[in-house]
Formats: sequence, structure tokens, C-alpha cells
Amino acid sequence: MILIKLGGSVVTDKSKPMTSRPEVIDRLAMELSKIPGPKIIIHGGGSFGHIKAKQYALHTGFTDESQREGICQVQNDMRALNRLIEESLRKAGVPVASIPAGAIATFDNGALASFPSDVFQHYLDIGITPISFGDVVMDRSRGISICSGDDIMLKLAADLKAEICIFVTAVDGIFPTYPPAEGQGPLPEIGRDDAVAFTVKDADVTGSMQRKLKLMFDIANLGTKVQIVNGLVPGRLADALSGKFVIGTVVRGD
Ligand code: IP8
Repeated sequence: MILIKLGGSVVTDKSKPMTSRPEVIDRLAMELSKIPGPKIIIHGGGSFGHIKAKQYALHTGFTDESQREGICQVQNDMRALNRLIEESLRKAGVPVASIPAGAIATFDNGALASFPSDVFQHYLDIGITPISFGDVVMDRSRGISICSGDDIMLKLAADLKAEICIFVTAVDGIFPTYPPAEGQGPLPEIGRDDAVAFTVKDADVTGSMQRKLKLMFDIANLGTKVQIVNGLVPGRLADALSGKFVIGTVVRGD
């Protein structure tokens, strides 16, 4: 089984509220449709999730009644983005079923506590591609949390023993320094002990690049091949899916 995360920066323009990238979504859906075999698609929030989640401080738990409006808005916006991606995949011939994390997952103190991965397996068993996404979820001790698409990736990779996890981003991979030096390519491979000089401080509501990378190392540690590819370059995802060499970064387990 292949797990694919379409990052929020690929499927949306992160700088403009509620702005999707329909041409990119359609092309990625087409690339995904060419690959036979079981796959699960997860997507991030981008400008449909992070902007309002931050505004209403939803990542800090349920602390104020005024957050109710924010919870409903962000859940609604994420479903709107999901609908666009779902429609695009269906148009490309991929039978998909949407499984929102907010409806099935619980967190406890900011960490994933329950998630019924078997539901995804049942859809796969009848040849339907499940699609889920980062969402506002109920938290047993804090009221609410933001579940990242990356949290879902780790859980599904572990429970359903994914062979390959592909993180589709808006960059070529992980670079040794940030911002990348002129003409510098991405690291072809990265391990937990390799130093990367991240300078980007404004992490979004689901954490910094370091946190995302830590989750990727955790997935790689399961024995799953983890690859980061640039979804803005036509054909990269299709090539990665078919096992061809692509520019990108492979994340090594220990
Ligand atoms: O972009 C975040 O998911 P991510 C989802 O995968 C929300 O971290 C609601 C901000």
C-alpha cells in the first residue's frame, strides 16, 4: 500500500486565505490515477486550515467559547478543500471515499489517542481509495487539538504497514541550509543525525519543519520508504509512484 500526503502548500496558495490550486490538484489527481494498486491519500490544510486555526488559537486547546465559531469554520473550510480534491480524483477515474479525521479520531493532550485505521483498510479491500486530511479533532484533556495530515500518515503507515510514503510538497526536498543557497540542490537522502540548518521560525499550527521531519523519521523507522517530492513539477509524483528516480529527498530510518 502506498500512502501519499498532498501538502497544503501544493494544493493551496498558503499566502491567500481559502485559495486552492485547481490546475495542480487536477494534474496530481491525473498522476495518481495512473498508478494501479492500493493507495491512501491524505492532504494538508494550507490556506484553508492554518490561517483561521491560528486566528482562533485552536492549537492551544478549547480555552474560550468564542473558539466554537472557529472550530466550525475550520472544519467546514477543510471539508470544502477536501471536496475539491475528492472531485478532482473522481474526475480522473479514482474511486474515493472521504474520511474526515474530526469525525473518527480523538487526541489526548495534543497527541493522537484513537484512530480506527481498520476503516481505511476496509475501503481498500473493496477497491476504494480512502482520502483523509488534517482537521480539528476532539481532545480528551484539552477539548480540541489540530490533527495534522502528518499525524495521520504515521498512524496509517504503522497500522496498515505502508510500503512507501510520499510527501508531496512545493519544494524539491530538504536542503542542507535555509534559505537554500543559490544553485544548491536538495539532499538526496537524510537521516536523523544529519544536521539541517532550518531558519524558518514561523511554524504553522501543526508545528515546525523539524516536527514534520521527526514524524517522517518515525515512519521510516517502521521500514517504510519515505520520499519527499516536489508536486509543482509535472511528472515528479508519477515517477516517484512508479519507482523511477526523481529529484527529491529520501528520509532514512535508523
Ligand atoms: O497541514 C492541518 O493539517 P496539516 C489542518 O497536514 C488544519 O498540518 C486544520 C490546520
